[in-house]
Amino acid sequence: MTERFTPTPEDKFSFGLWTVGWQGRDPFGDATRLPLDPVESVQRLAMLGAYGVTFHDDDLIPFGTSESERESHIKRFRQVLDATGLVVPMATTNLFTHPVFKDGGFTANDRDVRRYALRKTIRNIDLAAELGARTYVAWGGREGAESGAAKDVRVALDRMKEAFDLLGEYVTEQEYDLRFAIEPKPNEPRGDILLPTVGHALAFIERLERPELYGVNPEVGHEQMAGLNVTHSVAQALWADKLFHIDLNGQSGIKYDQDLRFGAGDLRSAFWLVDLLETAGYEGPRHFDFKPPRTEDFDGVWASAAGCMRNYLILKERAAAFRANPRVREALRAARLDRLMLPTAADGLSGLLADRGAFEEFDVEEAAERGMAFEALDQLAMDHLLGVR
Ligand code: XLS
Ligand code: MN
Ligand code: MN
Repeated sequence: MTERFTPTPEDKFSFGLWTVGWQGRDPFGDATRLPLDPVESVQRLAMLGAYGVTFHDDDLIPFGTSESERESHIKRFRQVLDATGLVVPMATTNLFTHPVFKDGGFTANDRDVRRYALRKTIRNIDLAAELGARTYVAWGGREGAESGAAKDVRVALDRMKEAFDLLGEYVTEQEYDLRFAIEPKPNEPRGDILLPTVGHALAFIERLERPELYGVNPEVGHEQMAGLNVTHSVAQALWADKLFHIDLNGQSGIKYDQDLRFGAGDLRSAFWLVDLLETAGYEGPRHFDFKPPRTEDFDGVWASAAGCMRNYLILKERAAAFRANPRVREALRAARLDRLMLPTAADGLSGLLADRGAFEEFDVEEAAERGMAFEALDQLAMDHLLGVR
């Protein structure tokens, strides 16, 4: 039984260096854990069965490192990747920790800060490409405001577009096989962050010069912080062919960004999300962006990382059992999911207008009386999630 939920590289689980490496510093308390050497993180993650590791530039090469020291950090990292077989599917830029980014990177009111943010990003894009990453995540945590007049949002979005267009031009010129995944978040650390939800990001992408280069990196907890159904957000990203990456974690309702291990928090939502990813043909990494709580020592950190993968695999098995159960298939038919697949007007507009059965002779009362049978269907899902079927 247990071996069934043991991850292997084929499961495509990846972790950010900043997740297991989080020292537990929060707005009210100091670090509770010592720094982790990225080399040790890679070794441990490989032992646990992960296939990939991701990083912010500053996770790997501490901010302010000299050029020669930078090379030695990269060399050690390459060596441990080679030794463990872990890959780097994604990388990203830290445009939020250093005080210079207090008012943002790409949309800071100060032009010199914006130019520095772009150069810092481009520098790490070169490294990402060298290490074989195919996705470059952009989370604009400091792009936002705490007060009304501080940010002209329409102008800030012009600057955001300018930044992404320049980055798109750069990867095109360099012929890098790299696409961008914009990561939305409604707030924290800014009072309000630009591109707060998957929907906002999808709309923004269509205004860029090379929209095909950009998709989204939804994070479970970030959509939930806005009270949204993350599975619906991810489904719309898939529908738009824009699910370039995903940050899996746990969150309990509308509150601060909890970054719990995947499966903790809203378990039902995690079940539906795994069901969606596994049935919709998503082939990208299953990337965990979580924070082992600051109550934990390093044993707790690795238990938490292992728990993310284990919960994903259990939910994958439960969702597959749900989909395969003949009673569920019957319940899906009773709930008329097959009817949703029929085009509403394959006969075209003229057919619709000529169809008296669609309006003049439509029995509204009869249609209104039909039950949808959704409760029985949902209980079957619940039974599977709870392991009694
Ligand atoms: C923070 C974000 C961050 C991004 C990468 O809330 O989740 O960790 O994923 O910068
Ligand atoms: Mn988060
Ligand atoms: Mn994230």
